[in-house]
Amino acid sequence: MRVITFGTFDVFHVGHVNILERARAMGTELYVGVSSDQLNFEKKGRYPIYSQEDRMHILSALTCVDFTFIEESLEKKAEYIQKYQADLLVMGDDWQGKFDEMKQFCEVKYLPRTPSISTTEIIEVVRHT
Ligand code: C2G
Repeated sequence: MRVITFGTFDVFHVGHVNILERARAMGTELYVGVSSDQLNFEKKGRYPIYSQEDRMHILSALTCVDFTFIEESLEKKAEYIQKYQADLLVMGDDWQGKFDEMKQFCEVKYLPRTPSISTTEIIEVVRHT
């Protein structure tokens, strides 16, 4: 059972590792699509703190991650799911319902986010320290 998930995973934190470990536990392999620097700029209006190469490097080093690739566009999800023959798409529930069209290609599940931690909050805390 191959699980796939997507995200930026910038300034890697415990909320990220929690969702990756939970996603991995739902199958036998975990593939992670890492949003490109350009996609992040398009989504959030700023470039990530860490480059896409460094974010991929961190994710690849985790025991719960089997394979990483760059996600170039949100619209390419169907293509990636089919290319990598994923059986299950897992996303955090901030994306609840957003990827339901993928149910024609694989199972789709949304997991609850870890409360009280986000990259945006970390950036704010560091900025004001
Ligand atoms: N996450 C979480 N708990 C947190 C913070 C993040 O469970 N406290 C999860 C998010 O729900 C997401 C994953 O960690 O599933 C990665 O989060 P982001 O890096 O913020 O991902 P995002 O920029 O939303 O990119 O194609 C979809 C996008 O690439 C997702």
